[in-house]
Amino acid sequence: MNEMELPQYLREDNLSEETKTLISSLPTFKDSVGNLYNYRGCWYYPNTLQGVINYEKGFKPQETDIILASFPKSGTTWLKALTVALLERLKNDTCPDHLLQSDNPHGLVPFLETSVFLNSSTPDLSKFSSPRVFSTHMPFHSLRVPLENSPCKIVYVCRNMKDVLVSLWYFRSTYFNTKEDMESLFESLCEGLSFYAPVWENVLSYWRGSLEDPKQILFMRYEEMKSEPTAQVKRLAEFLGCPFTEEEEEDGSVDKLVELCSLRSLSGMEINKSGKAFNNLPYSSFFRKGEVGDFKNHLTPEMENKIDMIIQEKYNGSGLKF
Ligand code: PAP
Repeated sequence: MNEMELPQYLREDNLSEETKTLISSLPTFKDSVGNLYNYRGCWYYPNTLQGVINYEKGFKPQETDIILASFPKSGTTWLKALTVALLERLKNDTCPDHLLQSDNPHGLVPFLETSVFLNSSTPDLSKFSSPRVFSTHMPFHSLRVPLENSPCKIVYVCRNMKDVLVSLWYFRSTYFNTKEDMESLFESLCEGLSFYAPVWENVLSYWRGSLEDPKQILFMRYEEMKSEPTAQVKRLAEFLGCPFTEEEEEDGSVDKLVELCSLRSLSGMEINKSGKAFNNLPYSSFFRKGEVGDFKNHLTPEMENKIDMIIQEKYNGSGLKF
């Protein structure tokens, strides 16, 4: 694949001299998109690694910041939409529908390392009003580097690794033209050798953080958001400090917000049908089936067993169960 067709964050053409020196000493391997480097236990494509380093150097947290975190393909777009809608409803002069119709959740809540800090450690953040909402796929130990003792809130969404694999495979083969088969992406994920991997390190870093400080980190699960959306949205609202009022509960506002942020509703919005992200990815690429258990249509029983065994072993003793 022609390197310049790839979104910038996947490329290798934006590195400072310092980062070039750093990566020459880091563990590395190549996949069907490009070279990956292991930094603080997590695999990154080079320009993303530059974004992580810029973030670690330059991010100045504000007390009211909210950071939405996830491993890729775990429900990030959905969590962003819900958070935007929850916060927007507090403003009297606007209606959450307008904001979500004006831009994709990824445009409204940018990623720290692949967008905000991709090109600079001192980006202009003046357009963000309080509370600023950002997102990340970095593990917690990298995210926390510049946070120090900031009381900012972090929401993590976790999804079954088997559905993550299937979702990731569709995304990569459709939009990055990787020509890799499901089997090889499966092997990479199982070995912990893919972008932002290992999955379990990402998940466990936030899981442990949420146990240590439940006021700072809310740990959510995609499967629970699907099975009991109302309860989970209320949980999110409470954590963010904007619980639904009795009046809102009675007048159906919770269900309306859940419906507004559903895959059907978001994917049907004009902006998401025809818009493109700053990195040229079509906004429609963030919406597919949104089902729990789609892996059953794609993985063999042997593949399922292998992932189950890995998850069981890695999460053993952590209190986290699937
Ligand atoms: P990202 O990591 O690239 O930001 P992310 O949003 O985390 O992607 O994951 C995309 C998955 O969430 C897709 O899953 P699928 O491939 O299994 O279908 C996408 O369909 C799903 N998704 C997006 N929006 C919603 C939503 N509003 N409700 C439920 N699932 C959603």
